[in-house]
Amino acid sequence: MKEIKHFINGTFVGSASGRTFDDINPANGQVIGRVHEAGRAEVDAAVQAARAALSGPWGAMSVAERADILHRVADGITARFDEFLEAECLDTGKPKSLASHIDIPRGAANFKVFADLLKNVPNEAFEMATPDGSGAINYAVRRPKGVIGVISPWNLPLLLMTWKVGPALACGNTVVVKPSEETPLTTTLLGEVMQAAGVPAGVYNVVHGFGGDSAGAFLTEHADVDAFTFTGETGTGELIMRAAAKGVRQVSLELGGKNAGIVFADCDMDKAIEGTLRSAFANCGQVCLGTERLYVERSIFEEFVARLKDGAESLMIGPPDDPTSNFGPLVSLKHREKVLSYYQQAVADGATVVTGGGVPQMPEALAGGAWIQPTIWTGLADDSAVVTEEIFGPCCHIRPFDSEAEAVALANSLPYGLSATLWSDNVSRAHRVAGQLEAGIVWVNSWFLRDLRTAFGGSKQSGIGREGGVHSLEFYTELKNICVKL
Ligand code: NAD
Ligand code: 6OD
Repeated sequence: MKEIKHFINGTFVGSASGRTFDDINPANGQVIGRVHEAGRAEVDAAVQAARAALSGPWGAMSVAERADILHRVADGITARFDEFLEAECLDTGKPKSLASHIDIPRGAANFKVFADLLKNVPNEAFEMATPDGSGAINYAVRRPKGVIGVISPWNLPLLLMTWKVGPALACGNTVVVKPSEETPLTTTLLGEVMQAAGVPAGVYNVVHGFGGDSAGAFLTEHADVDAFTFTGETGTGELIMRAAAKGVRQVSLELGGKNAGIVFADCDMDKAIEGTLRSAFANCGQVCLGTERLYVERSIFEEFVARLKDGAESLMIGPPDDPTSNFGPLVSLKHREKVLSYYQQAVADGATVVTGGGVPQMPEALAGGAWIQPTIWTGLADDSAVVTEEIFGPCCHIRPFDSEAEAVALANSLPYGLSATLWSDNVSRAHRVAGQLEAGIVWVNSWFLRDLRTAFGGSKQSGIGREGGVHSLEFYTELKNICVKL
C-alpha cells in the first residue's frame, strides 16, 4: 500500500495529526494508497518554506540559470515517463494510450515552453521630455510575485498543475500546490524530479487534502500567499476569490463551461464527426473544453446524429492497460452518481436517448469501477438543466438549427464562455461566426489543438484572466516601472 506524503521544503513528510484518506483506482474501486491530509500546520510549514526560498539561491538565480533547471525538470519527467504514466492512469483510470500522448508529454512541455519564453520577452521603455530639457527614461522590469498558491483539479492532473507551476517557477516565484484529493500521485512524484533537477528546497511544495475546511481552504486563508491560480468548478472559484480578497491577493481562475459545438451543412462531415467524438467523449467527457451541447444545421441533422451514434457505439471501453481501449471510467463513483443524475433528468425531461444512458456491463474484476456509457440525447428543451448545466461526463445533447444567427444565439445563451467549436468549410462564415461567439477559445474545424504561446482562459463565468504565452508572465510577475531623471 502506497503512503502519499506532503512535499515540504524538499522533504516528504506526513501529517502531524496522522489523518489520512484513501486514494482509489476508479477503474476497479480498489484502494491504491493512503494520502496524508494536511492540517493548518502543514500548510503553514509549506508556505513558510516557500517564502524563505524566495530569498535563498532561487531568488538570486538569473533567468537563464532557472531556465536550465526547468529544462532538467522536463527531462526528468520524460526520463521517468512510464512511472508518471502508471501513476496518472492509476489515479484517473484513463487509457494509457491517451495519457501517453497528452497528459505526460504536456506535463514536461509546460516547463520547457515557459522557461524558453521568459528568456525572450522584451519589456517596455519610454523616453520622456522634462521642463528642464534634460529628459528622463522610464523602463519596466518584471519581478516574481512571490509565493503562489496553486489549486488544481483531477481531470488532467499533471498537465493542468504543471501548466501553472511551469510559468510560476520560470518567473522566479515559489509555489505551494494543492492537487485534487482524487489524484495526488503525479504531483507528489514531481517532488522527486524537482529535487533531482536541482530545484532548491522550498521552491516546490505540495500539500494534500480536500477543499473546504481542509488543505485547500487552509491555503487560500493563509495570509502569506501572494496570489492564487486555480482550475476547477465555477462555484469553487467564487469561494477562492472571496478568500483571496482578504489581503487583496490576485487570482487567476480557469473554471467550468458548457461548451457549444456548431456544425454547419457546409462542413466536412467526416472531420466534424471525428472531432466531435473527441470533444464529447475524450477522457470520458472530463475535459473542461469538451462539447456538451451541439447545434447542427437541420439539413444534415439526421445524418450527423446517426453517424455520431455509430462513432459513440464503437468506442472501446476498457482499463488503462488495455491497448485497444480508448474510453476509461469516470474519476470516481461519487462523480458517476452526479453524471447519472443528469442521465435520469434527461429522460424525465423527455429526451430521446440516441445511445447510452446508463452503466455498461463490465467483467467482474472491473465491476467496482466508475464505468459509464457514452450518451447522446436529442429532443430536450433549451432550458433543460441537462442543456444548461455542466455535467462533466461523456454525453451531449444535439439540437437542429435553421440559420447562422440562431446558432450563434443558442451558443451564446448560457452564462459560461470557456470554449466553442465550429465546423464549416466556408472560410468567411467561419471567421464571422468565430468572432461572434462569447468564449475565450474558439476552434474552427478542430478541437483541443493547443499552441502554448496563445491566450487561454474563459469569459463570463468560465474564468478570470488569461494564461499561456506572455499572458502567463503577466500573472506570475509584477511589472515595475523605473523612472530615471537624466
Ligand atoms: P473542484 O472545484 O471541485 O476542485 C478543484 C480543486 O479545488 C481541488 O483541488 C479541490 O480540492 C479544491 N477545492 C475545492 N473546494 C475548495 C475550497 N473551498 N477552497 C480551496 N480549494 C478548494 O473541481 P474538480 O471537480 O476537481 O474539477 C472539475 C471542474 O474543473 C469542472 O467544473 C471543470 O470544468 C473545471 N475545469 C476547468 C478548466 C479550465 O481550464 N477552465 C480545466 C479543467 C477543469
Ligand atoms: O491545454 C491547456 O493548457 C489546458 N489548460 C487545458 C485545459 C483542459 C481542461 O480540462
